[in-house]
Amino acid sequence: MLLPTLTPTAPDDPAVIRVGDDELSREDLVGAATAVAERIAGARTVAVLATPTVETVLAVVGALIAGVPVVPVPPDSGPREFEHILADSGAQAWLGQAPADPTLPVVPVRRYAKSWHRHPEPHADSTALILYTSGTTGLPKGVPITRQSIAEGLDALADAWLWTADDTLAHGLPLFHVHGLILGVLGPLRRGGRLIHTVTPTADAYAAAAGSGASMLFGVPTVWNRVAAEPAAAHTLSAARVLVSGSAPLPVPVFDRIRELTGHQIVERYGMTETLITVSTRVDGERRPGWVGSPLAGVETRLVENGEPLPHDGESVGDLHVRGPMMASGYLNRPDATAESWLPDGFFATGDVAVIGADGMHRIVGRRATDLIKSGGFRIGAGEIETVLLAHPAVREVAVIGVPDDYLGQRIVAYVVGDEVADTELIEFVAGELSNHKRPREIRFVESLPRNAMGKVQKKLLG
Ligand code: MLC
Ligand code: AMP
Repeated sequence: MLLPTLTPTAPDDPAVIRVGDDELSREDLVGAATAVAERIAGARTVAVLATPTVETVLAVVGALIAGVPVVPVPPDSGPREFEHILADSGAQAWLGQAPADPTLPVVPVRRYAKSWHRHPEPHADSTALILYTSGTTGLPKGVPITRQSIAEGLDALADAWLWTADDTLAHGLPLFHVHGLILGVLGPLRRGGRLIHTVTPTADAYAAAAGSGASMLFGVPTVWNRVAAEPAAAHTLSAARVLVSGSAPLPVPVFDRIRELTGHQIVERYGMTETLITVSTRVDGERRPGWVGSPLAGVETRLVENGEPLPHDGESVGDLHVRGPMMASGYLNRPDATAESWLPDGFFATGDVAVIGADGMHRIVGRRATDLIKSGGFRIGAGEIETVLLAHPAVREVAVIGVPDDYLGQRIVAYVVGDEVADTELIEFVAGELSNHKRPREIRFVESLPRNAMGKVQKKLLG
């Protein structure tokens, strides 16, 4: 059973989920989510506008109870993203909130509805969630994730982090990705613990959560950067049991500063939408700044160069492949892309380049492709932004890259060849089509782009 503690017979808990100032007891959650399940039973797929609200939690949990796959949609999506995600996923309705002018029927989520019907547990191999994630080019790809993968992934993390029903997790991450939704909402629901969602991930909000009993706090490195910049708030986190970072590389100076301020050595873990979390440091083991830990229980990893295995000697740098029971089995509607990354022997080619030590510790060196950018922990395809910018009448050529940034990890910079136009106009043009985090932070106007003899833009010469 995916969420064993969410049965009508489980003991009530007055504050099992808090999102901002809104709170659900276990009874509220089970009653209202089961009422959601009754409304959508038999649907093929539903979309949820994943705002940080208790309604989003009720919609997702309701669909999980009914066994209906959910597509959580970033609430600030632009028209291109809405259209693509709805069409590609085959969503039949919006569950709960909907964007203005919804093109699908809207099924309301009633916060105070109650049903105590017992739904049978859906098959473990059935799709629970379809998460969309960017590739180097084209529109985001859907990743169907089964109930079994989620259960395996969360149990492996519980083992590494000694995560139990006694934990209260706090974070303020978006509810449409692996980090904020699978780990951050389904994690505490599977363990039977509590969740405090802070709506926005500020240092003060994390301090307040720690002050009201949060034992675990999750953040992307940009969030830990914010916390490190606020010593008074950071001190409050000393009371927690464990701080966890993931979704992007945690800079060593941030690790060190958080240790000074809180006494905690951040637990770092590595994962992807396609694989869930596969590697982590352990709460009862060594944390090594700059390294992401060892494979979780049930996970195998290897380094490969030109098809040949590389030694795990702490020095050899190669393509990281992972295999484990929490992995998805392919992209939705994309057999070609699936065949490129899911290998015949069951390993997944992550696209990340890594080093593995003789002791099993992993260090992520970077990504093989320059066209995948990680900014603030969001994965962003350069090609998607380039396509939008090329549609602007003043833009003739464009190359989008991620440049190193102390706060965001990478920030999006667009190199543009074209007619005179204000940089703000181009940034707003992207914001009109795509989610906010895909806006370039900077536009650099150039006479021409560096190209090789074949005419291909040489992005390595930019930045
Ligand atoms: C942003 N701003 C811009 C801009 N972009 N202004 C001008 N031009 C641009 N291009 C403005 C915003 O409008 C805002 O203004 C201000 O800059 C700050 O933006 P913000 O979004 O509030 O904060 P920011 O510091 O940019 O974001 C930090 C963050 C966010 C940590 C809150 O990046 C975030 O939520 N990241 C989480 C990503 C995540 O969950 N990834 C997990 C993927 S799953 P104003 O005026 O509004 O303040 C995965 C698997 C795994 O990776 O391993 O977990
Ligand atoms: P996403 O699909 O958004 O889950 O992004 C997955 C990518 O995030 C991985 O392929 C890595 O490049 C990166 N990533 C996730 N966690 C870490 C980490 N702890 N250190 C370095 N990179 C990470």
